[in-house]
Amino acid sequence: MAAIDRISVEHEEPASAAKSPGRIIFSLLLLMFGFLCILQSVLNVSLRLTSWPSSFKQQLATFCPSIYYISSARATWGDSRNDCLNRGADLVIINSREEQDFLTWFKKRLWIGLTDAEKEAGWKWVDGTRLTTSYWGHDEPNSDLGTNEDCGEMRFYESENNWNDVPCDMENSWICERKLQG
Ligand SMILES: [Ca+2]
Ligand SMILES: [Ca+2]
Ligand SMILES: [Ca+2]
Repeated sequence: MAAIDRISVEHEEPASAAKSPGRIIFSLLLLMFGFLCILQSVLNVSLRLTSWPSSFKQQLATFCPSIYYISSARATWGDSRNDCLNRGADLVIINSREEQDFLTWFKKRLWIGLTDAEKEAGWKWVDGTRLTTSYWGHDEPNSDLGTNEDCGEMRFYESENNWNDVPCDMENSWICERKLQG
């Protein structure tokens, strides 16, 4: 069973920020969440932390063996991906129905690590793997009204099948995923 551990920190950093207190806190939290994940698997228990006050802007969450960063800022798909890479992560790759359900729970429009910019309709994840199992919304992907919609987002979060393709230069919040060691 998945543990949902949510925590928030104070600093909202621009996508281009270099090493900063926010990033250091992020690294420390990675270590802490890694420990919680190991503890969870050793004890076979579900760990849950109470959410911190909603006035805090950034959100981290774990769905073992990954940790996620959910932005409150909005940016293009490319800038969002760069922010993830700067955090030692990448835009999220959705590997299972459980992970899809977990991400839907945030009820936000979020960039995911999916694009067909290289070849129209040849959807690929950011690690270069081809999309096999998908959760597109009704009639998606559709390159709506003939526009060039080459980047994937989670949008119709009322339903499990909630992906949509949109132009990559649109601004969205985003979600980074980083695999925890061990
Ligand atoms: Ca994943
Ligand atoms: Ca496309
Ligand atoms: Ca679309």
